[in-house]
Amino acid sequence: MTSEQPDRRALRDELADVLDAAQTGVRDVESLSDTSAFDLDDAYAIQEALTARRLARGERLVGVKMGFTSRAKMAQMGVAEVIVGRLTDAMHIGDGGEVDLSRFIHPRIEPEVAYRVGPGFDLSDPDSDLAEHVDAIAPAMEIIDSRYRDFRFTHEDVVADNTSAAAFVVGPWQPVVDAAEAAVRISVGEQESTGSTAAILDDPMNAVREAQRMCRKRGLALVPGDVVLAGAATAALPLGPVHAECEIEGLGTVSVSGV
Ligand code: OOG
Ligand code: MG
Repeated sequence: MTSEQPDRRALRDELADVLDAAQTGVRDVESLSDTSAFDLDDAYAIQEALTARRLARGERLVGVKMGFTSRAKMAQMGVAEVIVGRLTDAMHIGDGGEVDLSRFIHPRIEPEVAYRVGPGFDLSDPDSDLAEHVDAIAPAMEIIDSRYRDFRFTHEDVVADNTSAAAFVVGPWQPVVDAAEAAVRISVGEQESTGSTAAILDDPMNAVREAQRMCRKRGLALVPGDVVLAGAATAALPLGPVHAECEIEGLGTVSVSGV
């Protein structure tokens, strides 16, 4: 069966509709893999269809996010392969701002390193190297909100669900520095978790290289000005109506409050 077959397209659209309704209606759904057979190509096509529904509502693409780039995340979620998802402007929260928790089903928050795509990068040019073109780095946090009940999903499920992407906050941008072994601390109300950026593929810059590879492979857009989230260094913590703050050694702090 090929991707051109209408029944394949119909299945992808149907599953994108299920996930879109779950996100907009703030209602969880059972793992799609429980009842439908679909592969990783289908999963990225479902993610694409889901993103198209967001864009049709006026949202704008602002970057990509990598997932499962650390063992801590792989162990927490039971998926051991790097994934990529899309970020839109509607997901962006200003540093120090408030985020309305009624938007989410069961939000969790995690520390991230953000890179900004600099001028001159051209994803369509195989000689253009993203690692050489990122022009800024910042501490960041991602709010993930799987549309699946209890965050229970397969690799294909989570890719289809735009890798649980829900919101993100980026701290102050600064010129790119080596962030390969920086201490990471996140506090979420009374909870705290610590780690190192070395957990992110040994160096979060390797996640930038993976972002370039996967965007080329999967046909995701990546243009100058876009944000790339490298993936969490620690397991995610549940987010309630509390202040969350993340500090990354050498990069500074970023915060957000759930309300
Ligand atoms: C999937 C998203 C993984 C990361 O940083 O590893 C991710 C999930 O955990 O629900 O964003
Ligand atoms: Mg993440």
